[in-house]
Amino acid sequence: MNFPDDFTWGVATSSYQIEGAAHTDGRGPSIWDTFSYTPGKVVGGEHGDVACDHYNRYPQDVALMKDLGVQAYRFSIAWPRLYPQGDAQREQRGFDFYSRLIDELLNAGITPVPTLYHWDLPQANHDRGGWANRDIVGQFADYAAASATEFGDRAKKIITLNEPWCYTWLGHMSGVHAPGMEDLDFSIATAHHSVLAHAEATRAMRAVHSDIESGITLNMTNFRVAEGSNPEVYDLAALQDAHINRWWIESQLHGVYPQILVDHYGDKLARVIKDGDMDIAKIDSEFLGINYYSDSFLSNPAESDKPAEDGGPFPFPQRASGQVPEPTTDMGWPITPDGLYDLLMRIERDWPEFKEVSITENGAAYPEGIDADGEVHDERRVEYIRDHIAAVIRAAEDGSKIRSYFGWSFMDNFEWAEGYAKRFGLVHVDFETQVRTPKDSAKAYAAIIASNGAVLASVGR
Ligand code: IFM
Repeated sequence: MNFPDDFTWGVATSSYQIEGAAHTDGRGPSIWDTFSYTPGKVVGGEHGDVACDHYNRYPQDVALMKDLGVQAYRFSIAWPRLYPQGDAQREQRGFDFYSRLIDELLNAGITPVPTLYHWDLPQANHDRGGWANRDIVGQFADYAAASATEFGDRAKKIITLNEPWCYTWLGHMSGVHAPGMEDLDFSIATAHHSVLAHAEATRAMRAVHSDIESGITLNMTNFRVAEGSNPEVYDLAALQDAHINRWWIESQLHGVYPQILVDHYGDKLARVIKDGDMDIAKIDSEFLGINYYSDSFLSNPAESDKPAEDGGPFPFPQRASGQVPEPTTDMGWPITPDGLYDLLMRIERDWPEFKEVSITENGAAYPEGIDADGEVHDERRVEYIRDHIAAVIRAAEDGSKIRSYFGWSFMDNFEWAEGYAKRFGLVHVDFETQVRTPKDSAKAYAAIIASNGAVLASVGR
């Protein structure tokens, strides 16, 4: 296995999932604070008030990353720490925290890779319409410019939005994520404004530092249609592919939305697109970030899975509505490393314009805890990362411009509506004591990093 010499190995987290300190240093409430405190929204009524207490323990966490040989750390900036009310009023203590974190990383020889938006919108901003209010485009660009001003001297690669499909559709249509809405018009407006926000934030950051590399991170997947399915299943797969993958990519590369969605939403979409918007949407990005967990499987749908004639409610078989191949992870997601190879090759084939591709998240939830010997033997996660990294190198050898891989997640954390029970960490966290214990997967990943992938074939065998 030959990884390019300049290949970067990282780990990833996000602010609300790990930081805690929800009421510290002037941080304003976010939509996830509100959602978590709404009865019935998160398993066990859990929330991110303390989480991994990373806000206070970041030096120890960075030291652990260094021990593991991690080369880059993808974290997210909590907008409500910098702008508690989501308006122009700054909170310097919020800026200072991320400045300290970035310095700590650089001192440890780890490249900081911030994401500007990983779902924790200031609640006050949402109260003014949030992502459905067009004003957010300018507000997000201002927030991006301020982040570039404060951090762009030291963080040169900045991700604008994390998985916009999730907060637009899961947050505003199916309601299973914050802000918990179920409104098709809101969802469409949110999706369009996110496209504009990515482009305008990129321009705003470049105006501050021309050498900042900006990109979006998408939760991409391949739709696999079961043999013998009805023709409408293929139509549904095409619609879902347009939603999750093509909407975000073709708008930035070509300034258009997929025709299948333009037709599907008709006036509902047309009325949120103002003159000149698609010129604004068109922007060259330095890289494309991909969060890949599994392929999605479709078979003959139940009535409830079919798109209604008026365009909504829209179904969300993101990963599984058909027969899901076994085994699955603790999330019930199938394990499909070949899908990662296929996805990377599709990007090269369909969208060769991207100068660079990064796997900004990949990983698996498994419940293994600390064993009698004080270790965490998470062999299934070891195999999962080994097989997915093998798919990455295969794609690199076949021409993919893949340049980096970030394991999700550095440590166990708050898994959104699933609370703390779903553990994605390479490092185990005891949420009572906050003790961190590197799992076998962390050790395996450290060996992969140290050898730049050379040991991959023998990992977990
Ligand atoms: O935990 C999430 C992360 O915040 C976004 N990508 C998927 C992960 C696992 O569900």
